[in-house]
Amino acid sequence: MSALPSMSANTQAAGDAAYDAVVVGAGFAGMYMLHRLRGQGLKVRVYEQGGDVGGTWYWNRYPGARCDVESMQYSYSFSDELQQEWNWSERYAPQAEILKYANHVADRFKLRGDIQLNTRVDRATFDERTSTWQVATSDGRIATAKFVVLATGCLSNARMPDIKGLSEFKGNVYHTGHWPHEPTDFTGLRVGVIGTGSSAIQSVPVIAQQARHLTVFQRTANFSIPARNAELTVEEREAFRRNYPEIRRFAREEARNGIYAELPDRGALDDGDNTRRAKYEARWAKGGLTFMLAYNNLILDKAANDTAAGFVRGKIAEIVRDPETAKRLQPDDHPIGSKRICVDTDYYATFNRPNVTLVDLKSDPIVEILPNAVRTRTGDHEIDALVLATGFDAMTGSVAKIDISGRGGRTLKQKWAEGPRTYLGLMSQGFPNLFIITGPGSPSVLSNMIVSIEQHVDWIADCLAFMRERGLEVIEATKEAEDQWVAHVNEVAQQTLYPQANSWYMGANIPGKPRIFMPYIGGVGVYRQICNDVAAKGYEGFVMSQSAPVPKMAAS
Ligand code: N01
Repeated sequence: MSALPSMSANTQAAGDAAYDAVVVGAGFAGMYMLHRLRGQGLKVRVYEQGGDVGGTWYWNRYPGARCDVESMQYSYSFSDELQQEWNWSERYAPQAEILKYANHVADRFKLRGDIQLNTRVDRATFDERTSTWQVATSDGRIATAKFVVLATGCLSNARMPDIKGLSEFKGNVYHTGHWPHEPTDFTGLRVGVIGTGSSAIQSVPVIAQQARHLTVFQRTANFSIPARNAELTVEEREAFRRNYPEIRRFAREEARNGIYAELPDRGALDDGDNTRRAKYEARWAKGGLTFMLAYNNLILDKAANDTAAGFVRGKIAEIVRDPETAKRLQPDDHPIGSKRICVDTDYYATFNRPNVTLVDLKSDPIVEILPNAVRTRTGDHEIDALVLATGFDAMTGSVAKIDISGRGGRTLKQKWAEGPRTYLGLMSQGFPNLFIITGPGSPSVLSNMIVSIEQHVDWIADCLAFMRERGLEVIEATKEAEDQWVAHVNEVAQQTLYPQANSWYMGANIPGKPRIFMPYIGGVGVYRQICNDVAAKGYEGFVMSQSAPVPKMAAS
């Protein structure tokens, strides 16, 4: 136990309860944040709007939902006992198993006592007089906290499309990101799926096996690589466990995306056609996200990218028997990998089934939804149930849902009206003592999320320990540091092909959302080093003080 005074001595004043830190969200980020801060002797409260822990894996229960990062790597590394004892059953864990793992972690580390479920955080207001946050929750209470950590997730604000007549539909309407907890069964039903992102690409093959007929409404074709999912053998699990120290080190320090994999040392145009094709074939046969690691310039050089995109288009043409359907499924409007690449089990082959129809919304757009059909320009597609696989207001949506007021009463929503601005994705100037885990401006969604979550949680926990040891109570990013970081994030993104796609990385899926490339693309290893250097230099770019410092600069 620390001999240092508890921060909570200063936070007993107002409100229904006083904490050193309030954490918003009990997904993988919130749970580990609680574990770390409690380990430092802090009084912490986690609020979770869901009925249990697990975050994204609590909400995304659609048929076929599973992780697209291999389970032996999509898991916490902070406890060696945990990673040695947990038995993942498949190469890519299904949603139910990941949720079970999250529950196991909550129990094993006795986290539940500090997590308040079914409670939404509605408002957080910084009180400049006391340098504390007032946190208003959906149960009508107000808690006081020295620090607030937003562990709200990057893809947790499910987006309902604005389609005429949707509310008039008579059958059940489901959103993949907000799936019911009761079992769903589409047996004998005519089902429509709108959207063809990762969630649709996973659920379509499973729904097609149940439904009488499935109509897939595609606006933009997506690149997908076969998962090659399989049961993990004892030997495979043991090999990982033996090598975890090196696997985890590599994922943190060397991999751009936080995944242990063989890294390429040459570009796609350095090889002749036959060698290149053989490499793509090998990656296709292996399956998974690492297809994009066949060469080191696929996301940098359009000509290189074209070779990989052409290969996948060729595979689609080989798999899908009807040439018209194959053509519609071949993406032709964005470089491969510039939108999150999908990983599937039998997605393209599903379109060979007699009970599956593809509707191309580019040439035949949805006009309206009728009580029993989706009406497109050329006709009505009768359905009994509708699945919206239409994605999320990503990265900023779940933060924007909370009414957050910082210094001078300025809201985060106002500040981010032209796009999110952060220093390192961790803090936003004008909002002292408010941390974001995997926020915009950090690698987050471009990486194995758990690697990025652990790095942020450790950095925040170490930062708070540093402050405590020195009697410091307030931390805030400076405007200069934030401006430089935002410029750097943009500059790095512009060197890649990513901004060429209308992706949710760019906010392009939400009408009116500013088009800014939100995650930091420099790679998790580089990013970690930057964060470590900032800390080693006494938290360069942040101002720390004993009480709320008067800002040097006008608010941006
Ligand atoms: O959402 P998306 P998602 N009319 O935004 C279409 C992670 N994830 O839930 O591209 C018609 O990718 C939209 O069309 P368009 C992963 O990071 C991970 O599938 O905008 N269509 C698009 O096809 C992923 O990237 C896992 O033209 C409309 C689709 O809906 C992220 O979550 C599994 C429409 C939305 O695709 C999001 O994936 C699942 C409209 N009005 C998800 N509005 C794994 O770990 C939207 N669309 C495996």
